[in-house]
Amino acid sequence: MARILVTGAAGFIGSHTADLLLQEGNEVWGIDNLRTGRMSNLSAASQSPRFHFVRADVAKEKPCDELMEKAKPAAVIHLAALVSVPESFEQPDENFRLNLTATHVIAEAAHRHGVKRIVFASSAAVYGRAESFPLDERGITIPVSPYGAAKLASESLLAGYAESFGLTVRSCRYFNVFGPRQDPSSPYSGVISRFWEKLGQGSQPTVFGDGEQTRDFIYVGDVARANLLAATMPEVHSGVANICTGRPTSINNLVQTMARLLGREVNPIHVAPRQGDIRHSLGSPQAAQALLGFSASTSLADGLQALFLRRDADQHG
Ligand code: UD2
Repeated sequence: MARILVTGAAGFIGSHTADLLLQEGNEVWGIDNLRTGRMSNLSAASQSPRFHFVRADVAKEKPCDELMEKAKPAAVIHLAALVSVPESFEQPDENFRLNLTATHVIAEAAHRHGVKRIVFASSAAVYGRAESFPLDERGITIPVSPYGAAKLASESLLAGYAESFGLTVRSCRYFNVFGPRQDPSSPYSGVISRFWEKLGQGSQPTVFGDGEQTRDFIYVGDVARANLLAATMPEVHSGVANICTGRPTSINNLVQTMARLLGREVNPIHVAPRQGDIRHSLGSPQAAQALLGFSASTSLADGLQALFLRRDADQHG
C-alpha cells in the first residue's frame, strides 16, 4: 500500500487513475479545482475510506503545500491541466498558469516535503508536426500549440528537478485517450466521445475529410494502469515514455468498428478536412515497456464495448 497524491483527480484520466489506485489497495489524496473535472466522476472513489479529496487550484502554492504536508505522499501523479488544445490558443495565460506554473508549484512542494517521485501527464502534442512514424521519445519535438509547448516545458522543468534533487520523474506522453467519462461537449472533444454522443442521440457522426487519417487510440483503463506502474514500481529510473498502443486506426475504421459493435448501419456525414489537422499520429510503445513494464492490453473494440456498456449502465440507473 502506498499513499499517492493525484492532481486533477476529478477529471477523465484522473478519476480512472484514482479508482485503480484504490482498487489496488493504495491510499489516494485527490486535488482538483473542478474547472473541467466533475465530482460525479469520483462517485465510486468517494465510497472508499482510503480516498480523500480537496477542492483547490494546483497552480496555487498554499493549498499544495498544505496538502503535501498533510498527505505525505510517496508519489504525486500530476494530471491537473488545461486539457484543450484550442483553448490554449484562446487563453494562453490560463494555459501557462495551469500547464506550466502548476508543474513548478508541484515540483517545488514535492521537493520541500521530501516526496520522492512525480508522474507527469504529458502529451503526444509535444511532437507537433512530426513526419516520421512511429513517434519515438528520442525524436524531435516541435510543439505547434501553446498546450504542446507548455507540456514540453513542464517535462524539461521536471527533468531538471530529477537531476538536481534526486527525484524520480516519469513523464507519460498520452496519445488519443478514450473511454467512459470523457467529455464530448466541445466540437474539439476527442473523436470517439463525439461519435458516441451523436450515435446516442440517433444522429450520424461527422467525419472530417476522407476519413483515412489515423490515430493511436488508447483506452483510459490502460492509461490508468500506466500511471499506477509509473507511480508505484520500485525501480527508480526517471524517463519519458509514450503511452500508446503502437497500432494505427483510421477514422473510417473507427466508424466501421462502432457500427459492428452496435449492430447497426452507421453512415457518417463527410465534410471538409478540419483546419490544422495532422494526417497521422502513431507512437512507439517500446520505451513504456522498458521504463514501466507497460503495454496496452485493451483492444479498440474492447474499449469501445466498455464505453457502450457504461452508457447502458448510466441510462438504466
Ligand atoms: C488533437 C486535439 C485537437 C487539435 C489537434 C491538432 C484533442 C482531443 N484534440 O486532435 O484539439 O488541437 O490535436 O492536431 O486533444 N474527427 C472527425 N470528426 C469529429 C471529430 C474528429 O472526423 O467529429 C477526426 C479529426 O479530423 C481527426 C481525428 O478524428 O483526424 C481525431 O480527432 P481528435 O480531435 O479526437 O484528435 P486529434 O489528435 O486530431
